[in-house]
Amino acid sequence: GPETATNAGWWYLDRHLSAGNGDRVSLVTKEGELTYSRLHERVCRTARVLAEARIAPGDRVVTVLPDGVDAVACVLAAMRLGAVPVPVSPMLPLDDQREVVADCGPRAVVVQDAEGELARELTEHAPDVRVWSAGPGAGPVTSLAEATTGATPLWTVRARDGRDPALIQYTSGSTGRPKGVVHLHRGLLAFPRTFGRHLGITSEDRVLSTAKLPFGYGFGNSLLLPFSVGASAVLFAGRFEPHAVAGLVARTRPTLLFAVPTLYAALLSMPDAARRLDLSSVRLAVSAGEHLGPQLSTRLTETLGLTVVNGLGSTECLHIFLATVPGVSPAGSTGIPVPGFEAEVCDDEGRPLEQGGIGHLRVRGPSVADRYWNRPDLSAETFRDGWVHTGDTMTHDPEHGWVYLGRSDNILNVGGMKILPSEVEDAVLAVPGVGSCAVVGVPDQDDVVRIVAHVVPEDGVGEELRGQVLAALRRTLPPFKRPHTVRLTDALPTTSTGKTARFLIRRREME
Ligand code: 3SK
Repeated sequence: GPETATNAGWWYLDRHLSAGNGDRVSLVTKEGELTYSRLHERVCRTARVLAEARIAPGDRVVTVLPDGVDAVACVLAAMRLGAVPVPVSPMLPLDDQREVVADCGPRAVVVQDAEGELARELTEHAPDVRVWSAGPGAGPVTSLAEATTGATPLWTVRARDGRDPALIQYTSGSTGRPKGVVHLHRGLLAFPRTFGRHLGITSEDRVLSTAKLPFGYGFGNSLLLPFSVGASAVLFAGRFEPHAVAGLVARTRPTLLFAVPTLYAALLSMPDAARRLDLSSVRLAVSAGEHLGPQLSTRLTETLGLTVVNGLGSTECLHIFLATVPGVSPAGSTGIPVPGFEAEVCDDEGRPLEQGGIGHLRVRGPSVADRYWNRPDLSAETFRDGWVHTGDTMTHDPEHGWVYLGRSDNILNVGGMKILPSEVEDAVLAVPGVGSCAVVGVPDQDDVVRIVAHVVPEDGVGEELRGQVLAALRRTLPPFKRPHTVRLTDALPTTSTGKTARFLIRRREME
């Protein structure tokens, strides 16, 4: 009905049944394909179990589940009751999981393993929190799977006001304490008119995202985008190493592939990548989450035949707000604001700069979050005057378009000169034999910042690469931008979202 249409849970799921699309495939998992009708029934059974346990509007429901049908069913079941799902990655360290639970104060937590540490701690120390397991039950932890199988579906949906919270997504930034980003129903409902429109996603698409559901990028890729049009999402519970991606792409033939540059670089580093990776089903490969250098972008097209969309997004904006248009955007640019979004480059005081100026990015659009959960000071800093201050450094002019220059807190200040790690990285990546690289600033004992490049050689390339990089940079970079140290390494450390963990490189250098 019209009032339930304001509940994003209804809009992303029930709408497809009313439109006669219940037989379309919603999810593809290792158990096979699940239609929208079957998923809907599963969600409504789950909603019955949650409702019988008195999960009420506004209650937080934390799900610590691997990507799969259960994870989607719990999120949509909580949302249709007006409760607020909080997806958390089971791959996060236990300390981080604890911190999220303590911060958002849930009424219920759904875990995979009834005998796992989080379930044990909660049942011992948090008697008010209802703990379910998606697998078998044990002791005080009951099995959601068993309860759901016998439950009568609860078909009704709780009407919501557009300003009611619909979802909390936790993001840790680079190192800091996790922040809960509070998304409202109206933001989720507006999302399809933003990046979904930019991509031109249709019900014929099949999405494969190497970013998982508990992360903003993954949630948008695998749930919001496909479910906005009745398309399909491939969900994979395991780790996305290059071979897993190759196998999954071959079996499931996605049309839209979403990954971070680090993973695209790892795909290209597979021996005989072009022959072993059949990406012919992929009509668009989206890269976001971190800077996509021009060399990597070109290699994806030339070696793997991919048409690449480079995007910039954030959990605070729900998903991607700037993205390239293949064949139109200038090389090295981050494209244009997606429909519904505006962007500006500002100085340190928040005043818009002239075109061509380098400064901090602020954006506004209909899918942006309302605030951080329980963090008024941080909320006021980030969500200011109707804009989201993203923490990215950018520049914009008509010739080059919007150009991403790095996270504002990663910009190196070397002897008073501002140096963009991305510019040094692009110069290193242009050296033949370099697979991937990260450049960080490390203070020495006198607190003078030294530029350090960690370089991963391509397969079969040896120690000689160090000298070759140093020699090449003497030709391509002015002296003050050249790394003081070039270190060869087998792999760059990554965060749980697959981004290069610069803080870990910095920490290692300082040990
Ligand atoms: O860059 C990110 O972390 C991100 C977060 C949410 C949605 C999309 C993206 C790219």
